Amino acid sequence: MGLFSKAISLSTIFGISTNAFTSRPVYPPQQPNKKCATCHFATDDSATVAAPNQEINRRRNLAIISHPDSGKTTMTEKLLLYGGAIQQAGAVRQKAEQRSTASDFMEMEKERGISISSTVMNFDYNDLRINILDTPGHQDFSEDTYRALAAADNAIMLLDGGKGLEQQTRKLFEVCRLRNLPLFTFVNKMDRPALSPYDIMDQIENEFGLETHPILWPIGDGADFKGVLDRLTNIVHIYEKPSKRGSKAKVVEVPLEDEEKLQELIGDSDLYEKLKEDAELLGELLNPLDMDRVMDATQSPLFFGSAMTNFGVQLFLDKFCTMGTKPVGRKAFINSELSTKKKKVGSEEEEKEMVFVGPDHNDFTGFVFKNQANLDPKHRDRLAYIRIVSGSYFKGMKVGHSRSKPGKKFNLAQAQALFGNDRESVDIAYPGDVIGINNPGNFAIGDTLFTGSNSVVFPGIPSFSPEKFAYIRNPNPSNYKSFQKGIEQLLDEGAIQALRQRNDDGGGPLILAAVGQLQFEVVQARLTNEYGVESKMEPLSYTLARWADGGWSAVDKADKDGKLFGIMIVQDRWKRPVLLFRNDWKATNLANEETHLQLLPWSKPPDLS
Ligand SMILES: Nc1nc2c(ncn2[C@@H]2O[C@H](COP(=O)(O)OP(=O)(O)OP(=O)(O)O)[C@@H](O)[C@H]2O)c(=O)[nH]1
Ligand SMILES: [Mg+2]
Repeated sequence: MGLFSKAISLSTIFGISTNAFTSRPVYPPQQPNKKCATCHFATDDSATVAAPNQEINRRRNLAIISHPDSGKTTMTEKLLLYGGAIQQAGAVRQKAEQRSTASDFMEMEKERGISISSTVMNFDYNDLRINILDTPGHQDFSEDTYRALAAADNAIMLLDGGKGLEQQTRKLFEVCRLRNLPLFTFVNKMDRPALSPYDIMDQIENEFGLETHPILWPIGDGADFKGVLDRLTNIVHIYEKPSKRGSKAKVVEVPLEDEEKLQELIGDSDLYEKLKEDAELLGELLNPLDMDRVMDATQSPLFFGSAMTNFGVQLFLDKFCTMGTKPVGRKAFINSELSTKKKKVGSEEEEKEMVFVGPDHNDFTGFVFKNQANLDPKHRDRLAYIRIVSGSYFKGMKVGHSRSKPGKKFNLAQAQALFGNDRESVDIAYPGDVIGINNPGNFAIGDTLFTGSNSVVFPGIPSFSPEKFAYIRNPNPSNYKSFQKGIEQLLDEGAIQALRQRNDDGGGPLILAAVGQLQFEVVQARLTNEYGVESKMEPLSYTLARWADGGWSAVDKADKDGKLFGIMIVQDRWKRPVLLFRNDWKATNLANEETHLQLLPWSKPPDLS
């Protein structure tokens, strides 16, 4: 039995028939044919049903982002602890008798104490269903983090209180801004010497132009970190470190006005005076908390605490549950030619064509934002992670697929609710949920699945252009099959890309292309751990890849004209031409001079035949 099914009952995990249904859901559901209230395109009644409003309203999903090592995985683990999904929190770097965290389950994550791949976990808390996406902070894995952000409706930006804003947080903030995600800021590690909370507020405001509004305010830092003032209730929460590793912190709550008790509990007159001063000052200085601005991402609720010692974690969870947005819709192309044309994601032309699909739209729609092989190495299966945007998922429903021919249907026989590498099958799921679908290789990142008579395509998730290239070889020819399978499955995940020489059907040297060096190390480690094969890598000195959308004839012409000197000509896994450059300058020049090549920094998977 799975980890989380031990902690909470089945009905609370899956929400099957708890509030919304009194008996098992029937498939196909019956509903009169209508026009959708939000997008006004016709919906097909035969295989589709809108999600009940109470199910949409009770869902919250959030992605946790930050610079490496700020404590995202630790925070996730503690949210699971306080959410009741686990009984004892694991540690990122385990010592004897400790368990590992739910989200860092890969061997290499456990060995190195870093997150490599984003993880989805869902649990019920009070009346709400929470979906958490824990993301890796390291820039070499940022493509994975960006994909997870596409699935999220709220983001939590974690800062290390001793360091403030760091490089990777800055980049991820930009992505949140582009996606207009409501952003909650949690300043972590207050149990260590920290910057002044005012300095952190200034830094965020000056660098991001984002106003913060403190909700939880710290009392002291480092060894003197006593607790937090909840500015919404004016109650002070004084904590004691948990006596047992991984368990909850003890807390005493005192109203801010109860001066005597507060002084006694804080036990330090300077800290007490500072708290009173801060409370007064903030009351005078701050603009009011404005939930419209929070939703517009122009004001960020600000929290201080310590995930490791659990200070402020439950309060944060409670506030997030009331302040975070329920699932929101996404723009999509409906029956549109444009969706299949190759254009820059987010172009004006694209924007104009799109229609908003709200969570209450009648048809089921969702998109793939992640593929993962070997969640359970014993079963060697592959899952596509689908973020449901609208409608209801029912076990066994048939869906259309954005890269397949119109009319072609896939049977979603089994969906899984995810909890790190643990999962349970679900019969029904709703907008905001992330479900895992068995993926024999049909579903690529960015693909849309939909029911109904209209073909729906959400704009793709942008890919990063690879900047690192290396040959990978199998030193043991007897392991040929396992090596090929491992590479194929890791390619399907989008963990890495593969290139070969032109017309090579698989016998020649294989080039791996990645955004960062660590991705190569992950591939090698996973080939060893999950497929039992060794590999050797040899770096190449190219730093840039461009797909030649003009096709092989355009490449041949440029080559004949002597324009491709010093450039390596290779093909991607779908035999499309790719050029490798040693520097940016050469790529820009060639793109300007030889426009017929139609050089692109990335490429989508082709349509299925
Ligand atoms: N002192 C202190 N240490 C913390 C706190 N939160 C996390 N840590 C430690 O910081 C280190 C990094 O924590 P993680 O949770 O792995 O950080 P992360 O942001 O998930 O890291 P990546 O996923 O690799 O980007 C671990 O050793 C944690 O034990 C905290 O509140 N206080
Ligand atoms: Mg982590």
